[in-house]
Amino acid sequence: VKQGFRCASIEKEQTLGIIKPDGLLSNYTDKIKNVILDSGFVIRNEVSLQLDEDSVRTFYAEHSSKSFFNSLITYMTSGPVLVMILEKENAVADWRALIGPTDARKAKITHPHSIRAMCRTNSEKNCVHGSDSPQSAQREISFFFKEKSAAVYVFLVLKYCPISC
Ligand code: IDP
Repeated sequence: VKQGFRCASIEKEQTLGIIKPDGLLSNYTDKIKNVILDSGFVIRNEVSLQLDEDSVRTFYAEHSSKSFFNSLITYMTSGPVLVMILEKENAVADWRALIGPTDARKAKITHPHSIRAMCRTNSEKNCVHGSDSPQSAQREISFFFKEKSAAVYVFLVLKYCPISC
């Protein structure tokens, strides 16, 4: 890398955001998208889906032994979701900060400006999902956007990253 040269695309990070069924049903979609864009994220891709039970079981496999697992499946299959690839520097941590704590009731007190506080429901119905680490983000993006995310990555590298990178 030449002195003083910074390869902009390498500093971008992607994370997975989901507007859950309660978010869509309560018409929070536009508000949430405005917060996303105002916070400097680019929505690289989005798809609206009706998840089935098997998809939710796989996506949330790490919670399969939890007491709330069946209820989580019922919740996540209760209506369509909006799945988004969100991109910016430090996207994973910044999106988690923006959505706030898991329990939306606590979020209202400790993180009043967070998205989950805005939705104001409970520990299960909390409106949005966010990947909790860069590794989870990769896995979760591939879960919903197999070929597309790879294509976006190749496009970005070719567009912004000269051979010297
Ligand atoms: P996160 O979404 O903040 O990362 P996780 O612990 O990964 O939280 O839990 C995944 C999802 O499972 C939560 O967003 C919520 O919908 C649900 N959930 C988590 N904890 C509870 C609980 O104690 N009771 C009911 N549902 C829960």
